[in-house]
Amino acid sequence: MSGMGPIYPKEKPDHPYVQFSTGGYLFGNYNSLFCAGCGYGIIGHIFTRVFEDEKIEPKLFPLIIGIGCYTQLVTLVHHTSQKFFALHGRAPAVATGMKMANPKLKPIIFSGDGDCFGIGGNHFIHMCRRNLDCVIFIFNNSIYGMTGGQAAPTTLYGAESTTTPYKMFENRIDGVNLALAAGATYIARTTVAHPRTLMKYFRKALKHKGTSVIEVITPCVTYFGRKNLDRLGVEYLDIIGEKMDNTGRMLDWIKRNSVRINQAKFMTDEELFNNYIIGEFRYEPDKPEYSEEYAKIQKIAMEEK
Ligand SMILES: Cc1ncc(C[n+]2csc(CCOP(=O)(O)OP(=O)(O)O)c2C)c(N)n1
Ligand code: SF4
Repeated sequence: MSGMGPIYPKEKPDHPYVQFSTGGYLFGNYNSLFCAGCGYGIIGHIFTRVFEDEKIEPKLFPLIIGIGCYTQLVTLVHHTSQKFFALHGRAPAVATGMKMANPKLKPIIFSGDGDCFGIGGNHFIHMCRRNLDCVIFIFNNSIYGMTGGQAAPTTLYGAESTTTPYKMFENRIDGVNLALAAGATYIARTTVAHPRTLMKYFRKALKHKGTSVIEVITPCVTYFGRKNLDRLGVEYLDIIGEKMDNTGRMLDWIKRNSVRINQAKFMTDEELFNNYIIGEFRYEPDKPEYSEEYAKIQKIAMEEK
């Protein structure tokens, strides 16, 4: 992530959906802390736009943010009156507390692949298992961006990172499979190169009662792209093999490395190796939701008293 960077006098966001930012508000200017070419700006834009389009009451959707580069999205999204920074990996626990204290709320969680599948893996599993009514976005850039590009549980086989200078040799976590096994009731994966699909999934998740998991594949140009070649994982396409050190190349690679779920059904494990399968994996709107089930038990207990 870049440093604070210059603050230009009188700089204002020029897009109508981003009327002000917390950073801009504090400093009287507008600036972004993301590296040039980072995918998080696209996500902030889409998120804010869906909120504006749907015209839903922001107070009912508190935003709980884990720790990583994406935490700085707080300066880009203005939709909500309540924004809460959780400890690294603990956003699901905070969201659970908020939902139980006020079941009218529907928490929205921002988490990274490191935050959610590394240190916060256990919290994520149990939130999915309970089917707590919330939306969790997992921003998968295949790396720990904020702390200097260490390998994450999602780093692709063969990739270079600061802690795997030769190559990543561990098996990677598939967040969608984890969510399926744990019991979340709406599960989808897409990429920042498919913005309209991301909007569609988010709209659906906002209306779904239960745990919605949306994994978003997004480029980290600085720590992932700069160290890796664009043929990573797609050798069979015989691509030149240039460093993915700009957004164009990274988005192009993300698109080529993504396989739609319907297409994936006809492919072997070998063909799918290191690819991202994208699409909707589960939608079960009628499963019991945690805070509602809890309220029923509470009622029984009170009546017995
Ligand atoms: C308890 C705790 N352990 C470790 C850290 C250091 N730390 C901060 S962000 C981070 C990794 C974030 O990676 P990810 O969630 O993938 O987000 P990204 O920075 O890539 O957007 C780590 C290890 C911390 N803040 N708190
Ligand atoms: S995720 Fe990567 S590209 Fe984005 S701000 Fe962090 S280090 Fe920079």
